[in-house]
Order: sequence, then structure tokens, then C-alpha cells
Amino acid sequence: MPAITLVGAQWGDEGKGKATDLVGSRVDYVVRYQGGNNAGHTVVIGDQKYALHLLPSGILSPEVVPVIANGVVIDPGVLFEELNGLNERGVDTSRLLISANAHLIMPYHRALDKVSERFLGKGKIGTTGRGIGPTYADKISRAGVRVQDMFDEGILRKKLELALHEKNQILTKVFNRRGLDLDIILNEYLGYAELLRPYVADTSLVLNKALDEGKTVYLEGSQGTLLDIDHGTYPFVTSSSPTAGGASSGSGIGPTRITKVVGILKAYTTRVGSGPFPTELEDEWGQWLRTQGHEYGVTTGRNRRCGWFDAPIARYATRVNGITDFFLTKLDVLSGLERIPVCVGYDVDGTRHDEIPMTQTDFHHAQPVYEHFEGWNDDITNVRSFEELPKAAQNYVRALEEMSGAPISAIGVGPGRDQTLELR
Ligand code: 2SA
Ligand code: GDP
Ligand code: MG
Repeated sequence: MPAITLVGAQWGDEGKGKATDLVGSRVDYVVRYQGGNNAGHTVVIGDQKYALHLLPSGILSPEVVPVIANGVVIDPGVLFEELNGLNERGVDTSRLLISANAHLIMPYHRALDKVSERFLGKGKIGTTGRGIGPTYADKISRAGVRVQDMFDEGILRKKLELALHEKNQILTKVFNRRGLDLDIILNEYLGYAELLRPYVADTSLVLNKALDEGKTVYLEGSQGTLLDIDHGTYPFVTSSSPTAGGASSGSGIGPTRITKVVGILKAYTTRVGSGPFPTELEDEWGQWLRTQGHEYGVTTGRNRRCGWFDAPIARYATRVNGITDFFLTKLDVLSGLERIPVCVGYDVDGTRHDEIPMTQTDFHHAQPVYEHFEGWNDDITNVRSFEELPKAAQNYVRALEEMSGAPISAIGVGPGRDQTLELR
């Protein structure tokens, strides 16, 4: 059986948590391959709502083995807080596996994330402040601390000495903040080491063996395509690779073993943080979408910026991820609109663009060109088949499918597990 990747097709918060949870009973492993506790994945099961930040959404399915793979950055304090929170709600988390190669978020990463955002002022990225960027920066510059380093006190101390030599200079001299104490950090992380030990594994080996045995592996992306460090709206991106290529390097599963890439696509568009967003609505319609769709950050509580569906973005996601099919979410949110605008291209300083412009400067200038689709009034949250949807909703879905370049295989009509229409 294959490995399947799930990616956010826009700027995150498309409903990946729900989509992953849905396949829970049909897969054996659910793997996080990038990002950290910047993610906020919501799963609604009956009257219970779970907000997951670091743990894979598969943790809620008793038959699934959840895996935090090498591409993830882990804040151990947050990890145990999340595990304890789930345990208190009766969720068994003992099956969790964590890669020995995953990098650790350290207190100086969190401090630097916050202080550099403050320094950037109006030009800030709008990060979640969880230390994600500085942790990946250290990983790439080969100065990071990995999970396995916690099991060797000598190595951990040496790495911390090197890191703090640099970070404390930056914190005190550049940003006028207090430096951090090596022994306090060392003792805190040595404490986590013993708690973490039972979960740590060679996750790439485990996953490849599972595939050899015919098991199904589901690679759950966080954030989204347009937040990818390479393919997103740089520098207004996260510091990892949420796109499908990242699933391979972030898990140690070769690309030839991944046979399906599901794009999660919201029926409109949202974004948290700074950066270009051509269809953003800064008027009462943006507020209308925010209210109807409950568009607030799951991790930070921030208002999400809201706008109409952007077809060039969906096409771009299909292209850079090799999306094989889409899960269209939140169609129910659009009920009650007379006409629904959809961005079909851009006007950039008088020139028509059918695809995302090559340069960020052009993308910042992109004005959406809209086509309007007939809306529907009926509440569709109880609909369970495509044919039961109002004709106008069916037409809207079919139009999005045609413009996005891959078939839509499922539609979300509410946050609940059962509020999903499967198309094929
Ligand atoms: P970071 O913290 O370095 O990853 O921030 C860099 C950019 O990435 C965006 N980002 C996100 N965008 C959408 N959803 C995310 N998760 C949370 C959620 C966000 C929240 O589910 O709602 O609660 O605010 C997420 N994580 C990172 C971020 O906004 C920056 O634009
Ligand atoms: P993720 O980061 O991609 O997992 O998405 P978030 O959890 O941050 O945000 C998606 C929100 O939409 C959550 O509150 C979900 O419960 C909710 N949701 C998911 N699918 C649907 C849907 O089809 N309809 C509605 N109304 N809500 C949905
Ligand atoms: Mg989210």
C-alpha cells in the first residue's frame, strides 16, 4: 500500500486536521513532516473539539501510529503539555513515535523570534512567535540541537555553549535583552530527555518497513503551499517545506513511494500574518467571511485575513505539489451569498496574468480579475451527497475544479467528522 501526502493548497488553515482525522481509520501511520507548534489543526469529533499544534491529527484515532518525523521542530515543553492535555481527556498517546533527528526549539529561538519581529515593526512577518524560524535557521547553518543530543550530556552542553556564545551576544548587544543561562537550559532539557526517551525511534526505518509490509502511511502537512520557504510568498512564509516535496525529505520516505497527493482547498481564501493576498477583503465582506467561517488563529487567536477564492493559487498548488485530487472544505460557509466572486487571473500594472506572477513585486501589485457565480441560500450542513447540493453550489464546485486543475474528491459542509461528501 502507498504513502499519501496531504498538503494545504493555500495559506494554511484549509481544514487539514479534519481531513486527516477523516482517513484515521483507513491508515496505519499519520506523520507530521515539517513545522512545529506553529500549526493549529482542529478536529471535531461529536461534541468534542481538539486543537492540535505539534501532534499529528492521527493521534485521535486509536488504531493509528502517530509519528513526528525528522523534518519537524519540537518544543519539548509544548509537546508534554499537549500530551498531558490529551491524556486528561482520555486519549491514549502511548503509540507516538518521535524521530531522533528532529531539531529542538530552544528558549533562545523563542526569544529571538519575538524580538526580531518587534524589531521589524511594520515590516514584520507576523510569525506565531514560537521560535520556528530561528530553529530552522540553526538547522540549516548546522548549529541546531537534535532530539538525540539530549541523550548525551557532554554533547548537549557543548552545543549549548556554542549556541549561547552567539545568541547571548545577539540578545544583549543587538536587541538589548537579557542573556540566557546555560545551566538552566541544560537542566530543563536533560529533564525532558528522560520523558522523551520512550517515544524516540528511527522513524524513517519504521515507516519504510511499514510500507514494505503493505501498511498505509499518511503524511500530514502543516501551514500551506504559499507559506513554503521555496514556493511561498517569500519572505512572508514559514521556514519549512509544507509542499509535497517536503514530505519526502521531512520523513525519509523516498518520493517514488508516495503515490497520492491530496490538496486541501478552502472554498474561499484566508491568511494569517503579513504578505501579499490579492483577493483580501478589507470591507464588511471580509468580516462576513471571518464571522461565518470562524476564521481566527487556532494557535494565536489572531483574526485571519479573508478573501474570495483565488484560482491561480489553486492551479499553482496543483503544479508545485503534483496534487492528484482536492478536498474542498468550508463550502457551507458561502451559503447565503447572492453572487460569489472568484478570482480567475490578475491585472498587474495593466498586464493580464493567468498565473501567479514570477516576482513578488508583481504579486504585491496584482489586482484580482473576478468572474461571478450564482450563490445559494439553503443551509447545506446536513447534505451528505453531491447530488443533494443546490444546483448553484454544484456549479460552483465544478467551476473551481476546472480552474484548479485536479479533481475534487471530497467536499466539507461543516467541521464535524460526518459533514463530508465523498465524490468518487
Ligand atoms: P512562523 O511562526 O515562523 O511559522 O510564521 C511564519 C508565517 O507562517 C504563518 N503560519 C501560519 N499560517 C496559518 N496557520 C498557522 N497555524 C495557526 C492556525 C496560526 C495562528 O492554525 O491558525 O494561530 O495564528 C500558521 N503557522 C504559521 C504565520 O502566520 C506567518 O505568516
Ligand atoms: P488546518 O490548520 O488546515 O488543520 O485548519 P484549522 O483547524 O486551523 O482551521 C480550519 C477550521 O475550519 C477549523 O475550525 C475546522 O473545524 C473547520 N472546518 C474544517 N472543515 C470545515 C468545513 O467543511 N466546514 C466548516 N464550516 N468548517 C470546517
Ligand atoms: Mg491551522
